[in-house]
Formats: sequence, structure tokens, C-alpha cells
Amino acid sequence: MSMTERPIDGHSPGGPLPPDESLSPSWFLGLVLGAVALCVAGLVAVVGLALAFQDDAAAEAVSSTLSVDLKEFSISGQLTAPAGDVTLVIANSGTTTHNLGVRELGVLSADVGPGGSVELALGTLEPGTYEVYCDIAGHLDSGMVNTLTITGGSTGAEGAATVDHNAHEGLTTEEWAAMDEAMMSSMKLFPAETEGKGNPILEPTEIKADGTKVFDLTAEIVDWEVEPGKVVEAWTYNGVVPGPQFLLDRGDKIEVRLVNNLPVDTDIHWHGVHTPNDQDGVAPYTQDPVPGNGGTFTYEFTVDDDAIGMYHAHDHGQLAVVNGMFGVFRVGENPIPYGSTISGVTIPDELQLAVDMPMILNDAGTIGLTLNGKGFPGTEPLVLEQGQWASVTYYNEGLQIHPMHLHQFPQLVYAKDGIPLDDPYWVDTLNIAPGERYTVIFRADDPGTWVWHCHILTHVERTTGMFGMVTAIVVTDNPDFDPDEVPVRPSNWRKTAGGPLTTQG
Ligand SMILES: [Cu+2]
Repeated sequence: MSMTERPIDGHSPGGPLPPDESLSPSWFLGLVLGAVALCVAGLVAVVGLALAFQDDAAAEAVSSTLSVDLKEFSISGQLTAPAGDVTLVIANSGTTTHNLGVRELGVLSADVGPGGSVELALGTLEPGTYEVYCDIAGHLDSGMVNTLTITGGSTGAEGAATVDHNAHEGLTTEEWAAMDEAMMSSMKLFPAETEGKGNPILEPTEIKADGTKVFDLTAEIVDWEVEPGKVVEAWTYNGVVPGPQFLLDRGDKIEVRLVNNLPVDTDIHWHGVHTPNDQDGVAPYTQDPVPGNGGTFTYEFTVDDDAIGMYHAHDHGQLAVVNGMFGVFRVGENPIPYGSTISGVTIPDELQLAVDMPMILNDAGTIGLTLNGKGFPGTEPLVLEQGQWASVTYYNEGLQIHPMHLHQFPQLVYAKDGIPLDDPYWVDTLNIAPGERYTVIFRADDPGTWVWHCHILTHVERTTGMFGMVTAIVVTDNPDFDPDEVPVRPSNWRKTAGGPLTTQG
């Protein structure tokens, strides 16, 4: 049996699908655009815009010192001051280097390392709005942009510029309308095509006489289109983000031949996978580092235990991993709790998955806030027929927690870090911390486009529109739909035999 098409279980297909209703490409487009647009109403309502109204009493120009905080990936703090001399004290509470520029003034602070701070004197500012942003490649697009508002009068006490989360004070009707337009137009771009697709299934380069499966991985920096038109320098395995998926059977003996074409040393840690110590991938404790510019190393071990793991660089992980060097490493079967009744809902014995897919979260480095290596609107929708079941494993390879919220369909959490749970539980929002994996199953009961996103709202929206960690599940009630007419065709997910999405592996 090939690894790419093996069924997840021996169970027969699920029950009959509902009757056909006409389904055309335009139906799909309308579905995606219309339903996503409807969803925004709720999302925008949830966001709520923090407004700070201030005393506009006229006063002579004063000096203001504002505290501004930088982290991945936001600019916050005191962003309102009266006209006059303004100095910014810029602190970096994040984990990577940032800086701060003021667009209209053409000034840029020195780079600020994690935990550091720097002052930036802006001189005398006239009333108006000024764009502040981080100039480090990719950071602005990941959300490090905000507005410094200079009002016509004093705010009173020195430095009293209110802590104003979004600095929307004083926007005109036209400016609010422009925000509305930006939000809707950004959302209507979904789903957008981008170059490159992560999570391809890694096939063995060869299978030796003793059955050893030999795999080749090359660590290399490539251009990666993370969202439409935004190309970054990604650190990759085999040129894709996420890297190729290992899908193995328990007992497989493997060799992984690594070529390191990075400019620095690397190694590979098999996260959540049982290995001999000298294969754990932690230079210099368990091996020598694999030198950059062509160094090689071969990992050899047998996978004795089932695993829902991942692999990633360990050496320089804070740089390499968030820049893209991560992938899925699975061994054995998906531990679905067939026949169990949880909170009154029984999981069928006769259940076949339509897809068994990874959802890899990232939030930093050149890749930024992404799902499976892509930011909205370049994220890929999951298309299902009504009544189908899907299994998803969330893997967090980023630096922050992400509460992943799926509209409409409760998710049954039944494995944590690959370990089957004795007591699975249903959620609509599931928090995933760095390094964690959670595996869920859900049934797509209702037709429509249902958004699926991180619920830290600054990971999905900014004043210029939707971005980042958002995708959608598109559920069709037409069993005869043509997968070629689906807006963006799901691919590279672990398909199961008999589902509608088996044409790619
Ligand atoms: Cu998030």
C-alpha cells in the first residue's frame, strides 16, 4: 500500500449525502465572497474599536514624551500627543529585533534588540496623523504599523497622551469609510492564488534491500510568496513552507540525508518522536552541528511508536524555525475515538475521513502570521461536502499562543501531542501554545463558507484589512461538485481513500 493513499482506517464510507442542488463556479464564488462578507459583520463587531476621546482644549505647543512598545507583531503604547515637540521612547518587548520609522517624516530609529530601548526625537510636529512602522523586512506586513496622532491642543498632563490601542481618535467620516472599504476589499480577495505550496508528502528517494526508507532533505533559503505579491526569504526544507510531510508506518526504519545549504550550521530535531539520543538533533550534545554551505548529516532510526510529531531545526531555531524550517512527522494511525460518546455525541463506528490535514501555525520571522506557510488571502480554504468528517492537527511552530476558532462546527479534541486522550472534549476555540499539537475531528454539517481563524484579533485584522491567520471551510451540499471548480483546490493534504479529494497525493 502506498503511503500517500492508505486509508486511515478500515471503516466504510459514511452515510448518504443530501440531494443534489445546482452548483456552478459562480455559485462557489458567490458562496465564498458572500458568506465571507457576512461573517465579517460578526468579526468586526467582536473587534470593537478602542476609541480614546480626548480633551481638545487649545494650548500652546508643549513637549511630549511618548512610550511606544514594539513586539511581534504590533506597535502599541502612547500614540497620541498634542502639537509640539515629540520624543518617542521605543521599547522592544518582543523576541526579535525591531525598529520604528515615521513615514511622513522620513526618520527611522536605530535597531532595538529584544529587551532594549531607544529614543527618537521627532522635533516639532503639526496636528495630523503619521504612520509609524517597523522597517525590518516583513514586519510591517505582519502588523507592525500604527498611527501616531498629533492633536491640535494639549492633552493636559505631561505624557498624558492616553494609551490608545489603535489611535483612531479624530478620524473623519471619510477615513472611517476608507477603513470599511479596505476591510471589505481585503476580504474579497480570498481565496487568492500564490506561488508555492507547503506540506507535500515526502516520498522515499530509495528503499533499501532491508526495507530502510531513505529520504532527502535540503535546507535552503528560497523566495517564498507568503501572501499575494509578498515574497520573503524563507528558510526551508526542500524549498517549501511548511516542509515536506513524513507519513510513516510504525516500525519503519528510516535514513534522512540532510544537506545544509544555509549560511549557518543546522540540525534536525524530531519533536514528539521517540529516537535514540544520538538522533535527537541537538548539536553539540547529541551530534556535531551540520555546517552550512554544503555540510551533510544522515539521521538513522526506527520509528517504534505512533507519533503526531514535527521536525524542525534546533540549532538557531529562533531564526530558522520561524523563517520556515518546520514540517509534519507522523507515524502510525490516526487515533480517532470510533464509537465513543462524548457530551452526548457519538462518533460513528462507520466513519471515513475526507481529509486528515495539518494546520501549522507560525507568527514570526520572515514567514509571519500564517497558516500552513501562507497569510490571508493566500491561505487555502478547506472544501468539504456536507456531512463529511475531517481531521485536523494543529501544530504551533511560532512564538505565541493562538486560539483557533472554527465557526459553526464543534471540534472534538482527541489527541494532545499525538497522545490519545482518555476523555476527548468538544470545543469551538482551541488554544495552541508553541511546540504543542492538538488533533481534532469535526463534521461539516451545514453548507456555506465558515471562517476559521486565530481569535487574537490582531493576528487577523488591522485597519488596512484582513490578513494573517484566517482561512475558511467551504461546505457544499452538491455531491457532484467538480473539484476543479473549487476556488482553490485543496491539495497536499493526507487524503483518504474514497473521499472526493483523492486525485492528488
Ligand atoms: Cu494568533
